[in-house]
Parts: sequence; structure tokens; C-alpha cells
Amino acid sequence: MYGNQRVLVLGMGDSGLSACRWLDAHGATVTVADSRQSPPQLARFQQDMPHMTLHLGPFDDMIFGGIDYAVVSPGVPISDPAIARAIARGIPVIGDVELFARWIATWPSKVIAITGSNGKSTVTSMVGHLCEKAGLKTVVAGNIGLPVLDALEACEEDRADGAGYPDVFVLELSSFQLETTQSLRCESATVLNVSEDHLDRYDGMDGYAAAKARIFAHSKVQVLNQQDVRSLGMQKPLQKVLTFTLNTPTDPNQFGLLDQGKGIQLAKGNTPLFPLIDLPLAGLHNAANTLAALALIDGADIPLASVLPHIRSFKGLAHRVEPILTLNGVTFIDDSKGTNVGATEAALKGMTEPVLLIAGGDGKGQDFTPLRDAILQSGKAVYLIGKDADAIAAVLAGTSIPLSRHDSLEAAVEAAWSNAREGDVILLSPACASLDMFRNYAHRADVFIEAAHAIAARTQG
Ligand code: UMA
Ligand code: ADP
Repeated sequence: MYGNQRVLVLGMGDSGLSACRWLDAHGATVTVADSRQSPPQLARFQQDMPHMTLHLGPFDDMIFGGIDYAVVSPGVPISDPAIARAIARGIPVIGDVELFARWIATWPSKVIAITGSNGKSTVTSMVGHLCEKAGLKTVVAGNIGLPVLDALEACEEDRADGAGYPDVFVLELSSFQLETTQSLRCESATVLNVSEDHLDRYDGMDGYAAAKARIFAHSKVQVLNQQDVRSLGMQKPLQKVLTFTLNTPTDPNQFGLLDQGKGIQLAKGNTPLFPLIDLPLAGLHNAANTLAALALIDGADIPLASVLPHIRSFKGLAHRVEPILTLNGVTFIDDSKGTNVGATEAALKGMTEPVLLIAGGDGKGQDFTPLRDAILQSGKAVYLIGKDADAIAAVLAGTSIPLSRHDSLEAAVEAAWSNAREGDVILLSPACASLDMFRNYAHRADVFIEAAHAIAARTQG
């Protein structure tokens, strides 16, 4: 398929490794570059693809010599000077999702695509769960963790074994991936919400939102958040639109919450679909996520009746407002995936108990101001860690909320525990990326959980 093509893969993380494997398996001549001296998948790459040339260190013009196009990893900004010069010279620079989109262009499979600042992974896995349980051959991939080209390779192996095409691909796409995607055709797609994130990579919110809006370039049905100005503003003329809201639906194409006197129901227009009280995931933001998931499924022409019975069995994902343990009436909650202000606001708003909040890390250029009201509403004290601890402290200046700074997450957990009283919650919801102190958000969660268990062992032992 790619015979005679000379391709440069930029980045040797999960996406880069999958692109190398895929292109190599389908006949391309591949070279690789990573701007670091020791990229994460180096050992694996050297073992699996010893025949490929690898350049390490800052990108330069040389690496683009003689190539037909470059496949850039999502973590690599296309504004990198050497990449920008290559684009200016007319060298195509695409991402792994674009390679995926071109390959499946003639397949009968439906694509449902999800982006947004928060809730992407929850909605993606919920849609995947519902489709799978409804009996559809379903593949979930993308930013959620499985690179799309690894998913595609598995599909090709299945097809070779006679298994046929998937019925549906459910893709979580980041703004980074969307920047380098042009031809993805979706049955239905959504931008769940837009709040500040990744402002270390974009000039401002407009650029960040514009990257997300690219998901609608060739989408048959748009699913928009009626309560999010930027999402709603992405409506394209003449395109079929379904919306979702936490208010009463005002038109037949709106998913929302309906109260007809027999308990609040998730509904489409006037049609009740599912009792709110039976949702397995806590927090109103998860009701919004479920409404979005149902709208995406409906928009993809999959009968809602086939998925509704399976909402109850969706258990949610780890590290998203996940209770870990309760000790002497104090509950430790892990929201390590709360990596931006919008997520931490949602977590705080969902709490009815007094909260001892552990926050901080790499703020990625965000404005922390919206945290002030959310913390004033349910916060009892704040324990700050990481690079941007001072920036969070600054937005709480002048409030009576006690603040302290800590050199480690373990020390913050200990301090929170020593101030906690029965009925309190100790919530890790950092509003920041973890990379200044941890390998990733899961590592940060592990440290929090271990610290909670250590306190429990000591207290109970
Ligand atoms: N990097 C360099 N130089 C390089 C290449 C990468 O410094 O030459 C750095 C990047 O700046 C980044 C890190 O390496 O900090 C990883 O980048 P990558 O593109 O190699 O990442 P992958 O391992 O391929 O993982 C990517 C997504 N990561 C990013 O977009 C940063 C994963 O999403 C995704 O699961 C995976 O592809 C499969 O599709 C993670 C993520 O954090 C979960 N996404 C961001 C988010 O959700 O907010 C966008
Ligand atoms: P993403 O993949 O977009 O990062 P996740 O589903 O992994 O989203 O959730 C990330 C964080 O955002 C978690 O802290 C979660 O509790 C919170 N969250 C989930 N859905 C929403 C939403 N609709 N609005 C605000 N915050 C949300």
C-alpha cells in the first residue's frame, strides 16, 4: 500500500511506535526522529525495528530531506521551527489519525468521534460499552490510550481471519490529534465542552477551540453542548445537529433532563429514556456525559432502545472522582485525572461534604481564577504541591480558606489527614498536569492511594 513512500515519523512515544510498525508492515521506508535523547519507546523501537534510522535531539532541516511526508506524534507541536519550515517548503505533515482515516475511507464501519476539554475518556468508553453490549463489533481507540494505528492493525488481522469489518469505531481525539487530521468522516461527532487547557501549546482559547472544531469537518451529525458557548458556536449551516443540556429539552433534537412528576429522567425531547437516579456514575457532569453518549449513538443511527438497558453496567474509569477508602468517617477520593481547572471545578461542585483539596502541578498556562468560587463553595482547606502551587494560592488570596504548600504529595496527604474530621473528604483533584513531579496522572494517583493506605494501616494497626 505504501510501497515507494519515504516517510519521516516524528516522536518515539506510543503513537510514533505504532506509526512505524504500521507503515513498515505496509511497505513504506521509514526514518524516525525524536527531539529527546532518550524517548520512552526507544528500547522497544530498537528491538522491533533495528533496520530503521533514528535521529535523536532537536529537529533540524536535514531529517526532512528526501521524504514524501511526515507523520507527527500528537505531543510534538507542528509549530516547532523545523516542522514549520518543512510545511512551508510544501512537505505534507499529517498525524496517525489521518493515516487511519485514509485507510478506512471505503470501509462500511461507522465512526463516532469525541473531543472536549473534559469527559472525553468517560464518554468514549461509555459509548464503546453501550455499542459493544448492544451486540455491535466495536473498537475503542485514540487519545484514550490505544493508538489508532495499533487498533487498525488488529482489525486487519481480524479481517485476515475472516472476522469482517468492525461495525463501529469509537475514537477519543485530542486537539493535538485533530490539528493534523483532515479527512476523517464521522457518523456523529462531539465537542463536549471547551475550558482552559493546553494553553502552553496554543496562543489562546480561540486557537485551542479551532483545533477541536476540526472534528466536525466531515461529520454527518454534530452533537453540541447547549450549555457551552464555544461548543454550541461550532454549529455548521445545513448540518444535522443534536444538542444536550442539563435543563428540560426544548426541542425534539435535544437531549436533557425531564421531570414529568415521576422522578427526573434522561430524555430526548419529550421522550423519557432513563431515570437519573439509576445512573451508575455520580455527579451531574456525568449525567451530561451520558446524555452526550446517547446523542452520539442516536446520531450514528444506532437504535437507542438497544443501548439503554446497558447504561447501568457502565462502571466508569479509574482516577475520575474515584472513592478509595473511608477511614474514621473521612473518605479519600482520587481525581488525579482532574488535570485542568474545568475538571476540578466539576469535582468540587459534585461534593456535598466539606473538602480538603490537594491540588497543584503543571498548570499549562491556565487561569486558575474559576477555582476560587468552587473552593469557596465546598473547600475546607487546600494543600498545594508542584510547579504552579503559587499561582493557585494567588487566586485564593483574601479568602479565609487555610492554605499550605508541600514538597511532596505524601506530605500533602499527611497534612490533610491531620486536619480531617469525620464526614470530610480528602480530594486529590490537581487542576494541573502531573509531569513536573510524576511519570503521568496514573503514577500521581498511585502515590496518593499508597499514602491513603499507609495512613489506614497505621491508624487501624
Ligand atoms: N515529545 C518530545 N519530543 C518528541 C516527541 C514527544 O518532547 O520528539 C514529548 C511530548 O512533548 C509529550 C510526550 O513526549 O510530552 C509524549 O508525546 P507523544 O506524542 O510521543 O505521546 P504518545 O506516547 O504518542 O501518546 C499520545 C498521546 N499523548 C499526547 O498527546 C501528549 C496520548 O494521550 C494518547 O493516549 C496516545 O498518543 C495514543 O493515541 C495522552 C495525553 O496526555 C493520554 N493526551 C493529552 C490529553 O489528554 O490532555 C492530549
Ligand atoms: P478527558 O479524557 O477529557 O480528560 P475524563 O473522562 O478522563 O476526560 O475525565 C477527566 C476529568 O474531568 C476527571 O477529573 C473527571 O471527573 C472530569 N470530568 C468528566 N466529565 C466532565 C465534564 N463533562 N465536565 C467537567 N469535568 C468532567
